[in-house]
Amino acid sequence: MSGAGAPSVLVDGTGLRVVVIAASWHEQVMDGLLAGARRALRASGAQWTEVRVPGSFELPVAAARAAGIGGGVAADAVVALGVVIRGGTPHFEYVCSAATQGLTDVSVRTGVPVGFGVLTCDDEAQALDRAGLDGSSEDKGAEAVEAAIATALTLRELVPTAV
Ligand code: DLZ
Repeated sequence: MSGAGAPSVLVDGTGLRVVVIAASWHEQVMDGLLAGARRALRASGAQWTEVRVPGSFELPVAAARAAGIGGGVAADAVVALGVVIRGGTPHFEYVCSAATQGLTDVSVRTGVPVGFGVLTCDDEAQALDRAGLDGSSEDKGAEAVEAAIATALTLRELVPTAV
């Protein structure tokens, strides 16, 4: 199971502004991820806004804007949700690696944590099992929110290094 070893993370997001960016492929799985993310956000006390992009490939550019690249006020944390299912074409590898690398770049370059809620699965059954739906064994939308908020709180504790 992919979630073995996952920590139990309790987060207080009071006063934090979170932007959730959700791709649109694989509607049922995305509905589950979004519902899990909303549950975790409500429980944390954070304020949030949601935007949609077409596919997971478009998550990084939207995350970059939410993190302040190109103007605007940066969110305290960004959560990226998507589902990529392996098919018979190389698209799977390209989309997965673009989303993973792009979201990592945004996070490291801006200092705004990006919760990685992008499922990369062999088939739809595997994705449904991780989507936080009734009968799912994992709730990756909620996990991505908790990780993003926990990291935002950790970053506030770190003193910038003097140069
Ligand atoms: C093209 C494509 C394919 C084949 N599969 C998925 C997928 O499983 N999940 C997903 O989020 N997006 C997929 N896409 C679309 C790309 O992410 C992107 O939206 C298009 O290539 C247009 O840039």
